[in-house]
Amino acid sequence: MNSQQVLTEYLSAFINGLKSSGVQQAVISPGSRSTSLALLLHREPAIQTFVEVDERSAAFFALGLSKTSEQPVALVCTSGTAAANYYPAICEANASHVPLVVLTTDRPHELRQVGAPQAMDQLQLFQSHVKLFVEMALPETGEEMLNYAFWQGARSGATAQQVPMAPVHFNFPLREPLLPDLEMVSDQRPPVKVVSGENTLSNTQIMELVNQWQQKKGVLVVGGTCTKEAAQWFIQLAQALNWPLIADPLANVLTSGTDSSHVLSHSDLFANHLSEKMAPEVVVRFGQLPVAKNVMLWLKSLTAKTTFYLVDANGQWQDQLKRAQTVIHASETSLIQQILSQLEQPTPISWLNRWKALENAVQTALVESVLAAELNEMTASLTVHQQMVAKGQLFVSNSMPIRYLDRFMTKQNYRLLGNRGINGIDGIVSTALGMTAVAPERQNILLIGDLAMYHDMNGLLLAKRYGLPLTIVLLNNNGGGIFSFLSQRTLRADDFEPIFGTPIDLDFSLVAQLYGAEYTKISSLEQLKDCLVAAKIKPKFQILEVTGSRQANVALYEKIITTIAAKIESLENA
Ligand SMILES: Cc1ncc(C[n+]2csc(CCOP(=O)(O)OP(=O)(O)O)c2C)c(N)n1
Repeated sequence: MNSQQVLTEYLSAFINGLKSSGVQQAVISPGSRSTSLALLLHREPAIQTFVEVDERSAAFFALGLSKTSEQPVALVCTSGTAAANYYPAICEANASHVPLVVLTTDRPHELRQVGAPQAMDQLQLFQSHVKLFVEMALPETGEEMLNYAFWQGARSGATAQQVPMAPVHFNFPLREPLLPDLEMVSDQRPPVKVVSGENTLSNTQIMELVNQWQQKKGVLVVGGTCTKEAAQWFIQLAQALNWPLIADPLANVLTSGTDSSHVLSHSDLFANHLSEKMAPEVVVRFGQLPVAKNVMLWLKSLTAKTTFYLVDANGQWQDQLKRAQTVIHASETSLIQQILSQLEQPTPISWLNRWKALENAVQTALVESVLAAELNEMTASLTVHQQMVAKGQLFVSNSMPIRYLDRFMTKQNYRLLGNRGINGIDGIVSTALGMTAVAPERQNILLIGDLAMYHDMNGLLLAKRYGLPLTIVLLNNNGGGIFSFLSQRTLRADDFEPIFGTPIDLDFSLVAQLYGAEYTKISSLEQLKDCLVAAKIKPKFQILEVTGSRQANVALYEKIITTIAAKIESLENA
């Protein structure tokens, strides 16, 4: 057997294992050292491949694919800085529990640390941002080595998907010649089946929780990204306990399609009005804290009279507040099902009604203020939310877009996604295109600010190359709008504008032209609505640009806050 055949047999065995581990999609970035892996994956009928030259976009695209399909997705690149460009997406995948399988190729050991071109230390490159690093052996054949290669492939996706889900990294040292023998028959080893159980509590542990929760004045707080199915379980728990449920938008509780009066909208807008009378006896938190800052501040302000429980299905201690007296490491859905089977006495409805009154006051104030306003970033965000359909997918960028949705959204039915592991404004376009590639026939929308859009314009090439019909609603306030809401706003204009405002003065119609997107400058809410309605019937790659004003955003928001304060005051005096 020649070295080309050895290389082919060895990598085919790995790819067969990779398939066995559930990987059905791979995103490849071109390069020489990765030739054999790229070609063999491209030839593998069970794996759909995408190609993206910019590794940073490629990795975020894979993140979007994996996040949306809930399946492991492989990434393949050449040696050197190519791999380093995966870094931000891997950090995000690790923080938001997305199972990426990163396959980097490398110089063989004799060409390391000797000044060989395109060589750098790739060992443990992603450090603690991956849950497994494997330096693969150099290609060899023989039963033992082929079993080894297959076995490593088989555990790659499986390990990534094991709770807590996280990316894994396999580094392949490869010698020349790098071209595989494409005439060889692919590896035929049978798949490995992985059987793993859920983390559940005993009946005694469940009864203890039931006794501590039922009939108490409690609040459920759900954060992190959840599927719509998981969201249904949270709602059922809130209903069984008769507790209000406050959720992060990405938890998909508000967008689950269930019109439950236990689920509260606008929590960020009323949390700073919660009086001592509203202090709960029990707070049960699931996952991360929600995006709503006022909710976090309110939770933090509660005294020792409130008992905190944290359910962390990933077996971690994600309690920024450090208040949990009981940390529960169990599968969320199993835990809820077990609790539901034992709960007998819900809390009296008067507790929930007090929360509903606050939510109603905010809703009335919003109708009078934000909803009455003309086209602006807030009304545009709300219009997008309202135009979503049952199977639709909306990707929401960080900074103000997710906050607009969180503050103003009411109950709806669609799937909402975002990158909230580390809240970066990088890679958003590529991640949203990964989402689109999973179901291009559906309604796919991205709501994004201009800086985040600029940050990942390279990603737009994926839409052009693969005909991905994503509608991008671009909220262009010519810079970072969020800083006008933060303490930096008090700085002098000549300090604020160049360092925080950062206007970029880009003509996005030219960006649309460059990447082959349709472009519409939106001039009214009616027009935005019409464009979104048309895209439901015929999805297309387009940019709908809404011009915002950073100053006007702040002025409108202050008006909203004042209107809400007045409504809540009159409620308390009634
Ligand atoms: C990769 C990365 N760089 C910097 C930041 C800090 N940051 C947070 S929001 C923001 C401005 C975002 O502007 P834009 O996307 O236009 O949204 P807007 O604030 O106008 O809503 C910046 C720079 C970040 N979160 N991620």
